Amino acid sequence: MTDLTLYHNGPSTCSQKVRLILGLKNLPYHSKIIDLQSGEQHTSEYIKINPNHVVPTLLFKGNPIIESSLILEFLEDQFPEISARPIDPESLHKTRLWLKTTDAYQIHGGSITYGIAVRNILILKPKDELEKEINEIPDIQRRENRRDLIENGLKAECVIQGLSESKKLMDKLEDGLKGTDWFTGANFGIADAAIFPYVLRWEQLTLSDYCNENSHPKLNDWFNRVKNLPFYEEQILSFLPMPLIEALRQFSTNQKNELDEIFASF
Ligand SMILES: N[C@@H](CCC(=O)N[C@@H](CS)C(=O)NCC(=O)O)C(=O)O
Repeated sequence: MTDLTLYHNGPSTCSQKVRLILGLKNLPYHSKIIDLQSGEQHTSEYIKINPNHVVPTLLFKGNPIIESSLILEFLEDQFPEISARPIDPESLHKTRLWLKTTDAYQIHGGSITYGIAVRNILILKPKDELEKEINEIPDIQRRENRRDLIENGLKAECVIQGLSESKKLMDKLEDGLKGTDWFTGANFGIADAAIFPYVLRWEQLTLSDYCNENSHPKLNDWFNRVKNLPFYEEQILSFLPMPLIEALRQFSTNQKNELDEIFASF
């Protein structure tokens, strides 16, 4: 018996954040997969629990809790037995700064994923179907970005900006691990969970070439330690659709020269 139901998607970065903390805290949940490719996030049934048309949504005793970073905080407040957040005000502030940083990066993570890879799948859809899907995105910025990146791929302004923000975040993360094993606190916690899915996405898009073991040694060491956590396989790997992950790698590899040039320009 569990009070928790998670509406989520396997490779979605924001869903992964929440699953990592559910795993850390050993909390069982009912899993409801929302198929983002077929537009299930836009159905009238789903937007009743998440009016932003995005995953994840956590139902706690039937009540929706939305926004991934706030869900992480909710899980800590509601289930503090296995701690995922430091208590002292300074570390707590630092934790919340990381949540803000990752929330702000989310739109860029989406732009690079779609701009480098997913657009190549989307453009195979009939034009009117694709247009309908784009028009269903309620956030104007995201909608315009989606249109731009489908049309222009790596040349879209939002993709270039997304790559530039990725480079800045890579450096900021390396810096953030100076003198510490985890981003805040003595153990893996909500700051680490909020950051990890983006570093994994960089790996899936082969962008880890630009934050490799030589240039970003602490980040790589941390990344490997997260992958060795006991709940990693169940909460992350088991939900990843391997054909899609392979497609991300392939589409990115095909554009390696262009990506090298873009990163060299930052
Ligand atoms: N601020 C939201 C952002 C959630 C979000 O952007 N989710 C993405 C997946 S990682 C999504 O559902 N996208 C749906 C779409 O692109 O149509 C949160 O942190 O929960």
